[in-house]
Amino acid sequence: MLVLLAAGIGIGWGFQSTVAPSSGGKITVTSGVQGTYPLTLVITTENTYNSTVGTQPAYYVLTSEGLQSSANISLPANTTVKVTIVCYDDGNASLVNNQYANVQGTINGTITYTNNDDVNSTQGPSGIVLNGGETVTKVPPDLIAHTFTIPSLNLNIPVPLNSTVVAYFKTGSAGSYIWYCDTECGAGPTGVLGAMDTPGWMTGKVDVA
Ligand SMILES: [Cu+2]
Repeated sequence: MLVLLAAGIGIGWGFQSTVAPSSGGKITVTSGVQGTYPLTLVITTENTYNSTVGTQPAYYVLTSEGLQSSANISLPANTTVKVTIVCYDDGNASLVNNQYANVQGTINGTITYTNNDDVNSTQGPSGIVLNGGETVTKVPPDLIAHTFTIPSLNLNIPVPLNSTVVAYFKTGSAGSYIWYCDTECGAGPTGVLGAMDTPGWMTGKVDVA
């Protein structure tokens, strides 16, 4: 988890790098892929919505300045985005529509996720080893905590509880699009109020320019 977070902060626009230790113990950049734009989203749960509703889950954008609002996510047009979603939510939530268990609109139609259960903190030179990264085309509905869905881009990424998800998608032409989560993770009798209904929590805009 820490490794992924650090990578999300450190990678700049237009250059996705792979870091590996050299024989001398230094960290060197060993390869680069031009034209991939990094977007790191973080889902946290202990966000006070108001005194009536209490806490609600929310998406944030992780930047070099820390966590920023997800109300307006800016992305470059006609670009491949590498999105990393770090989900600290350890509970599942029902889908509004079961079709959203399927991955849609990503490159190869897949996502790769690593679950916290697979983190082994006792092995490896770094002390943290991530195992069990799995590439899938769908996620069992009872393991889904949230989705990251942009209907206008035909994009749906189901996010398993307690996981880190990596996927690639193309932005296409410029425009302002709606993103939302499709699980009943908000407030109210059907779980679609509160966070689900509020920009910067479980919905917002994606400004592609
Ligand atoms: Cu949600």
